[in-house]
Amino acid sequence: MGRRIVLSMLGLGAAGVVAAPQLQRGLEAFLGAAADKDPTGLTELLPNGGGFRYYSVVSSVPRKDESSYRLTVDGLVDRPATYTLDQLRALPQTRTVRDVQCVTGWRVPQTPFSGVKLSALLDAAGVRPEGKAIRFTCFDGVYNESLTLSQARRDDVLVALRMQDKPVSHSHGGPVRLYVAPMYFYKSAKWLSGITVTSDVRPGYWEERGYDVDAWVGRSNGRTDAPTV
Ligand SMILES: Nc1nc2c(c(=O)[nH]1)N[C@H]1C(S)=C(S)[C@@H](COP(=O)(O)O)O[C@H]1N2
Ligand SMILES: [Mo]
Repeated sequence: MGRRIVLSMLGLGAAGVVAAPQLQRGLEAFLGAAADKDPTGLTELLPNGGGFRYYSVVSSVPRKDESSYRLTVDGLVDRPATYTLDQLRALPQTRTVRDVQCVTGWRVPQTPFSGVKLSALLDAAGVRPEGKAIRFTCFDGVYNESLTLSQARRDDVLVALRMQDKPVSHSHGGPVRLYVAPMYFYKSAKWLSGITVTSDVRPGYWEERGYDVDAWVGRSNGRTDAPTV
């Protein structure tokens, strides 16, 4: 089972070789390494995932719940803050329904996400004039992502508490993940634990490995997918 799925993913990856050979080699190497480590765990299709694939760059991620989850907002801000899940739920919630597109080719149509607009958390923190970008960190301890401040202020960039109209599951990066609707899904950092305002964009985990920092669906990574927004 695991082997077949990994092979099918490599097949999808191979379709992208023309567009981005060196990137695709990197991803294949990663998937190969993941398959060696745990042929059923890291790259499996999610049960009832409705077309989603499970991605993690580490082999196990701690579970966080009501009592243990915290989200910090810090960096170049006037009012650093730490939020519990209850505090995030108490803020105004926004729901979007857009396609999800992974840069390896799979797409999941019309997926509801809801949560707090990232812009609301940034406004609450008071971004200083020298703050120009956002760095996202994750409680898997490894993954990270970035956006420019203007990208981060879009209405369709959410600190998501719900996905598919249910609380974000652990596999999908719960209890809280980022959701960046107009960009390839690698921007949507799972297991979100930190939002840091910085002076410059720092390339994220996959971007250090060759993927585009500005990851607009259909206008980056040498791909021509239909835009998601
Ligand atoms: N922390 C973390 N976030 C992540 C990733 C990851 O490996 N770790 N993978 C990214 C990629 S490449 C994709 S396609 C999506 C996958 O989300 P899913 O596992 O909910 O399908 O998460 C993104 N966010
Ligand atoms: Mo992805």
